[in-house]
Amino acid sequence: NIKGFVFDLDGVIADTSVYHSKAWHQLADELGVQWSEDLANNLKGVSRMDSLELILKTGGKENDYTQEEKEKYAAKKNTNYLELLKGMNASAILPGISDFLTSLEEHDYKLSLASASKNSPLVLEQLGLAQYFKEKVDPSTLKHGKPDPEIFARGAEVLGLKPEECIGIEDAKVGVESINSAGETSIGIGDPNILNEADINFTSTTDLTLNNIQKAMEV
Ligand code: B16
Ligand code: MG
Repeated sequence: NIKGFVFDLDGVIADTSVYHSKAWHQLADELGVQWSEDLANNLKGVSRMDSLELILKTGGKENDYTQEEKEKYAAKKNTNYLELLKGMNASAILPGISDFLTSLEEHDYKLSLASASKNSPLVLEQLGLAQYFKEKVDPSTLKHGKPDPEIFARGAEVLGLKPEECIGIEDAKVGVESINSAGETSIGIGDPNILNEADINFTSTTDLTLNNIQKAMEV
């Protein structure tokens, strides 16, 4: 019996994963690391410092910088990201999401946010969606990032629900893994070949409706 929904933010609620990618791509160029579609996909859902580590490792440069230099680069990416966020408004809400959130509220489902992004309160505010997500997991309090179950387990906990009473929604492979290992039902948004571990897959947020979810859960 599903009572709550735990949402990822970037790539599920908002079109911000393209901004994250753009900002990392800029930094990768500066560091002389070859950018690729695969790298972009592997960075989805991954925390800021872990993303930088992954980029450096991809370029074989993981031992080339001090911790202090790494923090400077991560801060630079964030400055670039915040620059791209300027002027972002409700038009960056992914298609169908506003209607989906409204219908979830109408049906008395509880909602929480399980985003790895420290910028998520700002993004929700800019999109005008903050009122839906009074319950959020603060990523700075986590010991482990996605794919560890911690973030999605906490997403259920903040709602006072058991994991099996929750559906988690993710666009990242590591995010789907986190939902599954937390014991929730997973919905993957995007390429079913990449998100092949999701219980339910929708290629686009436009398919994200209570009707479609009910249909998918019956089979
Ligand atoms: P920040 P999500 C993740 O958010 C993004 O997918 C990922 O690209 C980003 O590096 C991470 O948040 C950390 O974001 O640098 O803003 O703290 O997909 O979990 O909502
Ligand atoms: Mg995401």
